[in-house]
Amino acid sequence: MILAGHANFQTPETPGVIQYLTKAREEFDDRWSKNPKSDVTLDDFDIKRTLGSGSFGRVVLAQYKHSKKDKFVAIKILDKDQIMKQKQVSHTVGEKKILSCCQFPFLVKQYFAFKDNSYLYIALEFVSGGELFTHLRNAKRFGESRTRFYGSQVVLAFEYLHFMNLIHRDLKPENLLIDHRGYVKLTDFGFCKRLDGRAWTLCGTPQYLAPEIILSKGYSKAVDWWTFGVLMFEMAAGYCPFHAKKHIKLYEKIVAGEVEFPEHFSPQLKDIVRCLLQVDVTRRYGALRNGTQDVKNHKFFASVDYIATYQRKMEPPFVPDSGGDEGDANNFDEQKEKSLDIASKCKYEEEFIDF
Ligand code: ISQ
Repeated sequence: MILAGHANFQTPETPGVIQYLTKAREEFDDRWSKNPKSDVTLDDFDIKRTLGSGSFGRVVLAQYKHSKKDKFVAIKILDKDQIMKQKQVSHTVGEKKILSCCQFPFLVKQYFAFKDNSYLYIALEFVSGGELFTHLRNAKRFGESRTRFYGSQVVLAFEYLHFMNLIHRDLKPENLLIDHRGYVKLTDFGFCKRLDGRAWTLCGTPQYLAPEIILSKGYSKAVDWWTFGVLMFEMAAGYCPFHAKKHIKLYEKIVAGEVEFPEHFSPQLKDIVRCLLQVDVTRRYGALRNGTQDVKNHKFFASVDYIATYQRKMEPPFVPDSGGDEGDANNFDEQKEKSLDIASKCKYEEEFIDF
């Protein structure tokens, strides 16, 4: 196999997986080299309600007007003014491009993107089961088999992303959606970056930040495996491994890397979390010579059939209540609705030319 240009390539476990990922990368690169423009506009949709909101925009449930079948989509609406203010232009343009090139069962699908004078729009598949975050807070904590079920899908998603030379940089329960069957989909690629070397930008969520980011060191894919360790702990414990009221205290705890485990954690779960929450990157699982294989083959995941998981043939431990209707958004908390204010003149046309 030719691995030129992929010096930090990680060896997957079986020839079948290598073949699959190699073909996936060819397809990804092919899409990467193109920049298809869509002629869709906001007028093609009926906006139903807001599903969530963030610092520079919101996500709404919308129905495509021209489809014979009820076609629901989740549209991420980003305010150009806010993106400019928060200096997030390259992250936003990157998010659209990266997501349009990814195709994997545990990553949210992008249908198309468009823009108008004031906003940028990314139309995504509507994932009806709600955020893993909501289900985790309702359940207080997940049992170990449910933690394993969601965790194994995140491992496969990271294996795919890292093989494409992408780092996600923002794994957390809010960014995992549960689909109608109970499988997860990773969303929010606002901090995702394609790179061969190292990244230096400080980004992510405080409780999930890897020590090397806090210490302003150059960093790479290993930061995603750190966040995976935090996620596994949080799913099974119901709270984060590092917590403090003040950020400075929180960061001291993260760089010290000392974790106290709840008594109910099994030895296997403690071990995988310890292997992932290694402050020393050269010892962190997922980032060693065998790459993702070390995580996939860890004894905590011994019972996982990764092929059946990829094929979504496993029976999920929890199936969200869908209300029996494709456009049912009851798994998302009600949000304050806000109308769009579209300017008569195009804002920041040059800055967003590549969107
Ligand atoms: C898809 N479906 C529901 C909610 C969403 C939030 C963010 C991104 C995609 C989504």
